[in-house]
Formats: sequence, C-alpha cells, structure tokens
Amino acid sequence: MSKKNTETSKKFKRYTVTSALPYANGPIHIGHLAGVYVPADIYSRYLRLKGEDVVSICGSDEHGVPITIKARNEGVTPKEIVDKYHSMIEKSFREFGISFDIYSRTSLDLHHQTASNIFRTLYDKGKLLEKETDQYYDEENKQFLADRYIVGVCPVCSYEKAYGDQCESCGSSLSPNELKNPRSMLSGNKPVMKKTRHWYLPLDEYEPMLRQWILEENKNTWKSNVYGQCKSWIDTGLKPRAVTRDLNWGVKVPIENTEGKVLYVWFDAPIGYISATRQWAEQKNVDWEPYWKDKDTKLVHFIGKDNIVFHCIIFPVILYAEGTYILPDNVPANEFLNLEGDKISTSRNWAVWLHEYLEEFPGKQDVLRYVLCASAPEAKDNDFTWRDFQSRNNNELLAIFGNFVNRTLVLTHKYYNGVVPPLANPAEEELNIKEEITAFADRIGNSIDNYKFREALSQMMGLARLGNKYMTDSEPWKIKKTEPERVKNILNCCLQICAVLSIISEPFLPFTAKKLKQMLNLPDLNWESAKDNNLLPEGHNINEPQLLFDKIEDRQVEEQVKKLHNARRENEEKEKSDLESIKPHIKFDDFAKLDLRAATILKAEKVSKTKKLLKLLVDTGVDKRTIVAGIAEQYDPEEITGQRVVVLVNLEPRNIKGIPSEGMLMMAQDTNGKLTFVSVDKDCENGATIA
Ligand code: B3M
Ligand code: ZN
Repeated sequence: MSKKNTETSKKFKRYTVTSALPYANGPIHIGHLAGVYVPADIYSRYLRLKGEDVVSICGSDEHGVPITIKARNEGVTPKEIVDKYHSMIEKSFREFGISFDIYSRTSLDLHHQTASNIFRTLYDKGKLLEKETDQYYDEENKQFLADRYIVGVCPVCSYEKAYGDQCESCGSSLSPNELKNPRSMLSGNKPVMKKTRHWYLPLDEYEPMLRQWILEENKNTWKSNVYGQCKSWIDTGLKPRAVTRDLNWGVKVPIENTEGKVLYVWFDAPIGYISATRQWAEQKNVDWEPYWKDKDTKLVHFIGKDNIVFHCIIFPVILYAEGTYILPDNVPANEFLNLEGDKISTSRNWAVWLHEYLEEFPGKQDVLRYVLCASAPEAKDNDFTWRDFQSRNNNELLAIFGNFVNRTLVLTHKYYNGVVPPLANPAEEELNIKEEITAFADRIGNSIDNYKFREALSQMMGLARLGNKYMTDSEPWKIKKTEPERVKNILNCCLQICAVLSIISEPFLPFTAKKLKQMLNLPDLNWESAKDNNLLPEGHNINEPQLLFDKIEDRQVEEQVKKLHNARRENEEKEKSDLESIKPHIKFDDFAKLDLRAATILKAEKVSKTKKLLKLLVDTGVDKRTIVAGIAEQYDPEEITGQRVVVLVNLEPRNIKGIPSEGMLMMAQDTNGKLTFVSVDKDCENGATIA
C-alpha cells in the first residue's frame, strides 16, 4: 500500500457521512451515482456492518440559480421545480438501494433556520466583510446576474460557457467579474455594471489554517486529485468570496434591510448536511451535535471533483469561523464518468437516467451498482459503455458469482436435500480454502477504509472467483460415487464461501446479498462474522436456490445505445427547430444584385437614447460610410474598433434615429439570440467582393 491515502488508525466514536446534495432541477444520472452516491453507500453500509455508529446524510439542494433558471425556462415557479424533482430523486435513490439515513431538502424551514443562524453567528462575530461593489446587471430583465445567470469565457481554461461562480470544465471557482466576454443568460446581452451591497467570507485570512490543515495534516490521507486541486487553489491565492446574492429564491439574509438578498447557494447547501442531521436526530430522538461537533466523530464528504473547493475550502472556513464544528476528516472526491466516449450532458440528453434504468432493467440494481463501482472514476475520468455493462454482468456476475452460488446450492439440494454436509478429514486443499476465506474481510475493509472502492470490489469478487475455480477444478459431480466423503468436504467449503460472500458483498450488491442470505437461511450477520469459516455448520438447512443474475442480451444493450443516439439527435433537432427555418428559394439574379464587401469598423459609438444601436464608421474599401447597427446590447463600441466585417453596400440608405445609415452589417444570430460578426481574414483587403 503506498504511503499516500493511508487512513489514520484513529478509532472514531461515530461517523457522519455526507453525499453531495443533488440540485432538485433534474433526475439523477449514472455520473452522479458513480461519482458520489455508490461509493458513499458502499462506505456507509460497510460501517454499519462493522457495527459503527454511522449516519448517512443527503437531500435535495433546492436553492440557487440552476433551480430558478429551470423554472424560468419551463414557465413554472422554483417551488414547483423542486417539489417535482425532490420526490423523483428521493424515490430513485430509495429504489436503487442508496441507504441514506435521511434524504432531506434545503427548502425546509429547519434548514433556513440552521443556515441563517450560522450566517448570523459569523456576522455577529465580525467574520464577514461587507462591501458595496459593481456587479453585472441585465438592464432588460432588471436583474443582477449572479452565478449561472451569467456565462462567459473561463479565465483559467478558456471554456466558452463558464458560469459566474464556477467553471464546470476545469472546476475553477470564479466570480462573474473574472469572466471574459460575459453574457446574460436571460437576454444574451452584454451586462452593465451596477452597485450593490454584499457580504464576503475573507478566505484569504484563513490561508494559514488551510495550509496547515490540508497541505500538512492531510497530505497523506486525502486523494491526490483532491489534494492537488486544493493546493493549486491555495497557492493561486485565496480571495474574499461573496456569500450573499441579489436573488429572491433562497435563504433570506438574516440582516435588517436586505430585502431581495439571499445566502449564496454554496453557503447554504453544505449547511444542508447539518440541518438534515438535525432532522434525522429529531426523528430518532438523539442529539445531533456530536455528529458535527465532537472531535471523536469522523466527518467524510462524498462529492464530485467540481465540488472540491466548496467542500475543502469554503465550507470548512465557514465551520472553522463559526468555531464549534469539526472539519471533514476526508473528502474522497471522484473524477467524472463519461458515457460511450462522450461527456454526460443533461442539456444534450446524453445520459443514462436512474429512474429510466430502474424501469427498463427491473431487479438489476446490483448490476449497475457493480458496473459503476468497477468503472468508477476514482483517480481519473472514466467511461461507461453499455457493452461493458453487458460483459461485466454476463462474464463476471453471472458466470462467476451467480454460477458458483447456483452450483453450490443445487448440488447441496441434489446430494444432501439442502442440509449442510459435514467436513471430515479435510484434505490440504480444503484446509487452505478454509484458511483463505477468513482473510477477505480485512483485505476488503482496508481498501474501503482508504476509499479504494474499485479495489475493494475486485477483492470481494476474488472470493467468488476462488470458489468458482475450486468448484470447477474439483468437479464434485464426477466423483460423487467414487469419493463421496470428499464431495461432502468440497460442498461444505463452497457453502462456507457462499456464506462469507453474503456478508462481504452487501456493501456493493445489497439486493444480491439479501437474496443469498435468504437462500442460505442465514440471519443478518456483522462484518466480523465474515472471518468465520464455519458460518454454515453441519446439519444447517438451506432454502431453495434462485438465480441471482441472468444474461443480458445484445439486443438489450443495442436498444440502449440506439436510445442514447436518438435522444441526442432529438435534442439537436429540437435546438435546430429553434433556428430560423430556411426562407423560400430565390432566383440567382436576385442574389446577384447583392453587393457584399469586406470592410473594417473604424469607429463605433452609442446612439444616444437607444439601448440597441451603435453608429459605426466603416471603411468599405470603396468609401468610408456610416452604418447604424442594432448590436449595442452585446458589443461595447471600444471593443469592436478594427473589427473585420462583411457589409451589404448597395442597400438603399435609411434614416435611423436621424442618422443616415448606408448599408447593412452582416451578423449571425444563434438560437439564444447571441450575435456574432460575419467576418473575413485579416489580410483580406477592404472592398473585396463577396459572392
Ligand atoms: N448541488 C451539486 C452540483 O454542484 C450541488 C452539490 C451541493 S453539496 C452541498 O452539481
Ligand atoms: Zn475553466
């Protein structure tokens, strides 16, 4: 085991395990499951089997601009959006066997109260900076542009559609003023600046604490992808970060005269873990505080890599500044899962949705859990393919795990009427088998303790492989008549392997483990029991076997791949349908009348008392002329001087707002209303004719 990622051996009294709160603006897909929820569930189930005091927390993240944008796009209220998706998400998690102790939601009063209290404590302790600054504002919609209301070019990786608070491509946390070429998501217009008052968390003041806590104390226990992102964040220089927004949907700022302002969603959402714990504790009639304030509690956040900065820097600073909370012991963030070689994309409908999978593959929750764990993007982005899904089911779960269990139970019924035969005078091979099976629990446990779930899964399957090979090599059906006593020993050993599998498979394959325990007529057993190589004593009655897995046919996966491509094509068509339809045919002579020339904008200025118009002085090569263009909401005059353009020079002059406009500037307008110059290469001379 490399020194890296070696969990400290400290014994904790309890565990608080949190899973990123999914935005209640859409269904869960396999990227969410592989990145966050399957590993978190494996970890929580394992801890419960160990008899630990563990609470697994999740819930819907119901504030923030993703919600209000979705509501606006669908012409409904944010409340209607979150109500719809909260129940859809909760149901799909439950049916998939993700065993949260509570799945809460941040629209609850309890959460508003919890988040407000923490904010107010920071405010009263003087931990927040209050500043009046210029913020981007959309004049057409009379709205400040926070977070996803504004998009632009990421200053770090140049991703074209970075949000005002975060770049989904490189994970950088941003502020709107850092975006290049910012655009309003509401109108497509270039926003203006307007003064507004906000409160800031002075992250820079906590640099020494973060360096000590993350870069020193957690150097060997945090995953390198997490450690690396935090280190570059801290080394780049931390800045005060706004923790309030000019929005109406969210937790109201608990300070007088702040109407129309709410807490930044990434201030309130992680506090959702705390309010969900409070809700759970009230239901269980236990004290919630030890789970968040006791140094003997191990706090672990399961998230995707785009949430690292919020869980490793911003939320810990909030808790540290508040002063009574513990900080996370680990944040084992996963990278991203791709799908059939392409990024999973909600907007392009390039995803496998959990609720659809549950409908189309009934009873196969464990197959998807298995495949998503086996191909989890633990250290780097990874790819899910339906072919891989099929082959892991058919060649691993069915052919090894299922086949071994089925042969063991069928033969036990056939030879011994379902009664466990005695182990008498075992040969060396049986003794070795009995010895080996006791080692799996610790091996798997160590991998899980170090958040190496793919490794742990492979080790669990190692026991099934061991059993399957032992059964195949010893061929008890061939020696039933000649070596009846040996057959009893072989089947006794195979049954013990099945019994251990029923325990060590439970974190990964809970539905299978339950079925296997029922077939073996075993009660619920703890993790320690998996070290016992005689869980099924002689004379124990087992129940009738049932198939644990069945074959997935080519046609089933081909249908899924076709469905994916159809969904993407439909989405592209839908986007195209928003495009202007093609105008009726014209005659060539009509086209020949147009005189289009390469040109350059020499000067630009706003047309007074208008929002949309710029007055341009354009060099057409033939002459210098004035053209009035309706591009002022998306382009500043100073930024387009020198721009190469294409001009229709023989359009009849028109008088626009008292200005003679001689010609038409060619612009492209996309489905979002974004305007782009039709241009020519810089070395194409002004006046060049365009046909
Ligand atoms: N709602 C999920 C995301 O960024 C975000 C996580 C909150 S965890 C407190 O996609
Ligand atoms: Zn970026």
